[in-house]
Amino acid sequence: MGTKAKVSFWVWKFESDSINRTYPMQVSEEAIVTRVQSLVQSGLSRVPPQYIQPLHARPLHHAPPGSDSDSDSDSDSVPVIDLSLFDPTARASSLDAIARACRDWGAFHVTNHGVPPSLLAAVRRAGLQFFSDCPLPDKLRYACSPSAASEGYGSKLLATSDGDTASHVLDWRDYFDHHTLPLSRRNPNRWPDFPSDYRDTVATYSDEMKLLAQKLLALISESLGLPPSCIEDAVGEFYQNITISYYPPCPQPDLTLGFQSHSDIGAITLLIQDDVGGLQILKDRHNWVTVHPFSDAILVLLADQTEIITNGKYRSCVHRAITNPDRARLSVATFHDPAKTVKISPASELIDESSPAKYRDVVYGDYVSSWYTKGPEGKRNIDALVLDS
Ligand SMILES: O=C(O)CCC(=O)C(=O)O
Repeated sequence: MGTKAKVSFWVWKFESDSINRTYPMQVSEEAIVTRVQSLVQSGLSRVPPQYIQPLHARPLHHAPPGSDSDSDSDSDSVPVIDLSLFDPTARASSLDAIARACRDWGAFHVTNHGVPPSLLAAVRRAGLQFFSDCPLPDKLRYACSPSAASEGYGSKLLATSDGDTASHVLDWRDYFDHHTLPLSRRNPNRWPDFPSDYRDTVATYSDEMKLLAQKLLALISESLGLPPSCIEDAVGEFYQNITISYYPPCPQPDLTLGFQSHSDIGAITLLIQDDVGGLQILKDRHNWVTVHPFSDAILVLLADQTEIITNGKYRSCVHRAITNPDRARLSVATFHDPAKTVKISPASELIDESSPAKYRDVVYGDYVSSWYTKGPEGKRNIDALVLDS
C-alpha cells in the first residue's frame, strides 16, 4: 500500500518515547503504530489529543459499565433467543422472536447455541493471556502491516496525507486479527504461540462459529419466509476473520471510544465479551443501549450485506465500545463475510411492485474499499447504496 513512511510520520512521538525507550529493539516499520496498551503502561494521566473524540461522538458516562448504577431498563435490553426452542412445537413462535429482534435491534443474544462454554472461556483466556502476559516485543513479532484488514497484532491508524485510511481519531483499542476461513487463508503459524493452546483454541473456535453462523442465517432467512439457504447462498463461501479486541483502562473515558460507531460490513458477526462491559448498540437511531455481559451467551450482530440481501427488512446493527477507567476489557468478534468478488443484491423473493429494491447491487470488494477509504462512521457506507424511492 506504500504508506509506511507516512504512517510513521503521523504516529511519531509516543512510539519513540515509550516503546523504543522501554524496549530498545529493532522493530519493523509495520510495528511503528502506537499500541494503546504501551501508552497506558507509560503511566499517562491524560489521553493524547489524537484519541479525543469530537463532541458529538463522545459517550455520556453516567456510571462505569457493569456497575450497579449503570441502569438500562429491561425493556431496553437486547433480546435473548433460546436456540433449544427451535423444536417443531415452538418453532413458529421462535421464528417470530428472531424476526422481531432482527427488525427492532439488528442484534440478539443466543443461548443453548451448542458451542461449549468451556470453548468460549478458552478463547477469552487465550486472548487475555496474550495481551496481558506477553511482553510487548513478543507481541510485536506478530505486528500486522498497516494495510487494510491485514492479519496480526495492531491498533488503528490515523489518516494519511493522501487519504489511504479515513480515521481522524484513534480508538482506545489494540487487537489481534486472525484470518480463519476459508481454510486456504488459515495459517496458525501466524498466530501467537503463547499460551500454548492459543492456536488450537482459535482454530476450534473458528469451526464452531462457522456452524453457528450457518444455523443462524438459516433461521434468519426462514423468519422472513425465505428458503433456509437463501442468505447463505447469497453470501457464498464464508470469509471468516476473528478479531480479539483488548481495551486497556482509559484515564479519560468521557473523551474517548474503544471502538467508534459502526455497523459491520459483512453478513453476520458473532461476538463474546468478558464481564467488564462496554459494548453499546444504537437503538432507534438515537439511543445508545449498553449490552450487558451475559455469560455463555453469544451476541449476534446483523451486518450490512444482510441488510442489503433482506432489502432493508432487517437492518444492520450500529454499535460502538466505550472505555473503562479501571479495568481492561476483552471481546472476541467473529465476522462472516462474502468473497470480494461476490455481487450482493436484495433477494428477488423480497422484491415486487409494492416493495421495490431499496439498494443498488454492489460487488463486495468495492464495498470493502469504500469502507476503508471513507471510514466506518455509523452507516454511511450502506446509506450510499440506498436507491431513491
Ligand atoms: O468490543 C466490542 O464489544 C465491539 C467490537 C466490534 O465492534 C468489532 O470488532 O467490530
